[in-house]
Amino acid sequence: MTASATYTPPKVWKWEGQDGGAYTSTNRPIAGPTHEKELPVGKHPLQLYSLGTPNGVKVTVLLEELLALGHEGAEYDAWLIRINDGDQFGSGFVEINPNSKIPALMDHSTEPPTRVFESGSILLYLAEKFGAFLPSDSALRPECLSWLFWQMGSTPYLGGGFGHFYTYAPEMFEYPIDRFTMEVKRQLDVLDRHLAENRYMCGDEYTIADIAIWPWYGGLAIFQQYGAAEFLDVESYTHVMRWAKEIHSRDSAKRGRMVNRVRGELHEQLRERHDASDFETKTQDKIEAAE
Ligand SMILES: N[C@@H](CCC(=O)N[C@@H](CS)C(=O)NCC(=O)O)C(=O)O
Repeated sequence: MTASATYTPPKVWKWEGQDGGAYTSTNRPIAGPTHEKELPVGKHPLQLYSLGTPNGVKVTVLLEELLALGHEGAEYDAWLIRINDGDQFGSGFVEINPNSKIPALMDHSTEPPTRVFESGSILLYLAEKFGAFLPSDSALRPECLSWLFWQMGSTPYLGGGFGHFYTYAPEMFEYPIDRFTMEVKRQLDVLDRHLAENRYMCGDEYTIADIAIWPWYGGLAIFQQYGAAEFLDVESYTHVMRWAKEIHSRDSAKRGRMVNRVRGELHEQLRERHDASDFETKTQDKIEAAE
């Protein structure tokens, strides 16, 4: 299929409610809020506004890891932002993230409170704030940041490219699926070769680079992200599989993955988290059983 066979672009593109597939109700070509809505603020220093997608999970895994290490200042309230309902376009959310995408964080332990958006920036902010999961060694630190930024730059081809055309587009089109499959398999091979020589992304130390990469590329392998494990032959990337399973065995990774989750098994959904005990008492299976 060629682009010219099916579509001749007009001189100037106009927004006429084009079908963007599964996200057509929220996709739009302008920024800014669509409605007034203040965000709730809970009792903890850190207020997270998010959803349990891979970008959201990065932050909740790091927060759970920090708490497991004993950093009490990492206690957080995680509020649910339903992107399919347009919550990311509420005025309060846009004040924290002018780009209208989850995750977004407010740190109320600073005066004035600090807003942080972009998941990579949130990981770096928290790692620096608590002095954890970011090597201080002058050789390892840039290695860690290189892989962190690799994830931020590479994953749009996986999510917005491959995932969109394989799962969300209104029809299956061979050209974009081929193009993005090629790139995603190349990325998996980049990871596989690196993980053949390294236990974690930066050697022996588990860092924010692993925490950033795992929900996406581990997600393909372990959580059937996009239902594409067989199509991409993810099992053949044996070192990625080994690494993904090792991280999945961590309690903090399991907990972080439950937070702000609205899909899948009910006992794995903790739609909002306001206290560590919520993992025992407020998962969706328990909430629905009590109703
Ligand atoms: N580069 C951003 C991407 C965030 C992002 O794409 N978030 C998606 C969910 S995973 C979102 O909020 N989408 C809502 C929208 O596009 O309107 C980050 O890493 O924080």
